[in-house]
Amino acid sequence: MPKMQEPKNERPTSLYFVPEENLIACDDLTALPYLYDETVLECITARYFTNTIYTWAGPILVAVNPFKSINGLYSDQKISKVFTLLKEGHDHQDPHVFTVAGLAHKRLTSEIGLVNQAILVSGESGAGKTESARFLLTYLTQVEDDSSCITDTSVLHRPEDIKNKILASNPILEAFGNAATLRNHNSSRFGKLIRLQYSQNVLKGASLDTYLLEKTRVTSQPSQERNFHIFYQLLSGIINGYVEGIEVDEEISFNIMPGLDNRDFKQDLLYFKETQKAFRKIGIPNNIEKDIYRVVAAIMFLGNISFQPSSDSESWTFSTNEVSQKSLARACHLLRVTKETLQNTFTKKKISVSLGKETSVIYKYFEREDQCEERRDALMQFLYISLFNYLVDAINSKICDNSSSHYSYLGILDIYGFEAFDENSLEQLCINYTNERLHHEFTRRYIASEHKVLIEEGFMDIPFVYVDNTICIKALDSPISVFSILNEECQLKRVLNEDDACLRVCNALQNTGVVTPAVSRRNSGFLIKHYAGNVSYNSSGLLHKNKDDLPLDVISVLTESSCEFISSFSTRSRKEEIERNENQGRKSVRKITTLSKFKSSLDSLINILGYCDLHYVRCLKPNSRNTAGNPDKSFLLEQLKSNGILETVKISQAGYPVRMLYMDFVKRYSFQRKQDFNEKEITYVILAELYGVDENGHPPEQKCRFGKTRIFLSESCLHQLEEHRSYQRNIAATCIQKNIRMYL
Ligand code: AD9
Ligand code: MG
Repeated sequence: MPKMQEPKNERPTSLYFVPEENLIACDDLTALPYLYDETVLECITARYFTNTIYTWAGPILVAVNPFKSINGLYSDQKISKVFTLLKEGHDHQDPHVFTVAGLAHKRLTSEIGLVNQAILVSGESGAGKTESARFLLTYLTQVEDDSSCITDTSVLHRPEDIKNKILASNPILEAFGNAATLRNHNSSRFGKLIRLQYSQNVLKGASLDTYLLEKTRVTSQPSQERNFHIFYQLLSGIINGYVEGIEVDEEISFNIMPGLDNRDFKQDLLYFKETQKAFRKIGIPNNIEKDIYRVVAAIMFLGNISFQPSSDSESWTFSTNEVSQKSLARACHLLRVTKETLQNTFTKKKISVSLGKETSVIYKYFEREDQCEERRDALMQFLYISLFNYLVDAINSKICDNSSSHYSYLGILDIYGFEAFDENSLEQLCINYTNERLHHEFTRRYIASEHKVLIEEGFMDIPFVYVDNTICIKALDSPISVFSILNEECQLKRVLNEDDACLRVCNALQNTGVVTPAVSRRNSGFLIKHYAGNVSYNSSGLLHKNKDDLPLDVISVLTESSCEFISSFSTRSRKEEIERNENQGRKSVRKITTLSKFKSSLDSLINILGYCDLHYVRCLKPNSRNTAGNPDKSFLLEQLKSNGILETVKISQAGYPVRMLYMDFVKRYSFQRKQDFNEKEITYVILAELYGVDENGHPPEQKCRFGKTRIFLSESCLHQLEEHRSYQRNIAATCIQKNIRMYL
């Protein structure tokens, strides 16, 4: 066998080395003749300018947000076309989000790989994750089982109840979980995994898991951002007479609802009607729908309640200002509780005092206004998160099929991308930890395994660099880590000191090389070197958010509600806390922190993904202004690096996407007996016959490389081999037919 040469991949002197039309035509970045950051960028942007927003990066689909609608891109005809291509075996042909859905669907029923599938959609805020997830779901709910090849689009939209219900879950979750932010007018403020359940290739139902709803937004919104959509939707519904039993004064403003100034409710009203329709489609009873609106309105009014010093000036009471008084009355009416109940909860706290064997309860009035406000906010957040959890459970009860435990599933994960703002807090810590874990999974499952195979096959010459983020994950969640220290601080019975806690984190983890002290303009904190970049976390609020202290007497307000829907929130919360402690094998009831809760939900997510074949959609934002047609190259490059696309491209190209054991290759492509050769030699002969040999005497390296046990093939080589194979088989079939006729 001739000695193999290293690939010639010299850096081009000019990017124009690759003509633009070639870049546009190149629908897989791994097929680029020169692989540099610049060529990858040029290719993506050249395609973007021609409205070609999707490109493969080996096994990953790269999607650049067009910020405009593109004619026919998601039409029924497109679904049919993708379906047909996949059915005919052209798996890697059309880079499109429907193709990813179709491939996952196809793998679900094939015998290779794992049975369950998951599509991971990632990217930064506004990159198009939720839209992509929606299109994935559209494809999967429209395409029927494998037996119906849909060339006729009239078979689409079958009025099947379960599919409609699954689709109806989206507007509900978006109304309650999305908000307009500076980065995205419809930003998801929670992570979501929907798992479609299949039995014998037929969609039977779905189950939904959600992660870390940003509940602080209920009570305070970053400057120029809005609260969750439902508040605005409901207000427009009430004002326009679509909701019974809730009154608001036309001109009233709500403290928790910034952005009401222009009072243009048209858009919100349209969305409200959509939410209402979705409730009905999914089967939420009318009386429950009313209760849901009542809770949302109660939160709006609670946010307008303010406080003033009492006449004794040693405690606080409700403010006498008109807005506050009216809002208090409306909130009490909606929650079905008395003013005294709220007064007792917001202005004083219950303390248990032990005297010998006896325990008595005393009340201590708050001395500061912010203490009363904190209690009010805690109640508002608790109500909202309880409502959100209720909705997720209600949706699950309507869409999940529990009649069998033998379903295979196809999951779609729409989860927050890496975040690095000027000021970062516990939310960003959780979000970036999620991305570390998902990146690790990706590295472990794809990149590292590719590397291992290449080394085993003797390709030591292929340069291979990837970021192994194990150290960072350990620094975040091992027994001595950022999480463990922040959790410990929350267990201690002492006043929280957030600066000291951050100092402890820095001291304990300085040897890791991943955590260093960070001092921002206002507070101290720590900096973490994430795989996607450095992020400074602020000490302010870190422990409070982690402790997530919800005083029992705040929850118990709700037990006093005469409305069963509302009082059930407090019973449920207690039950869940006890169950979680039991699940975690705790003998005593320990404080469950935000981080510990979040880590365990992420552990179970990673565990679910462990049983799935993974598919990736990486969404890119073309620019930070959210405008169509203005790609910002350095902005794109940052994203290409942080979500691992460049790494993948380099590895896929180096590694050749198709590989086969020589034995399998010979079985599939050899039609004549070549007895004097071994399988590797036969493979050589077949490929040399197909392509000829170069000056070194072996088939061209762009097409194939010979490993120790297997042959590595390019996508185009596989395609040619397949064509050659069907040609040979046709000839053989014709011969057999002739012989049969002669014989008979
Ligand atoms: V966030 O992390 O939830 O803040 P996403 O989910 O990544 O974010 P989203 O899917 O909401 O972003 O997309 C943002 C906006 O981009 C959408 O509201 C659309 O206006 C626009 N978009 C996204 N994808 C497409 C598309 N394929 N075609 C047209 C799109 N517009
Ligand atoms: Mg989103």
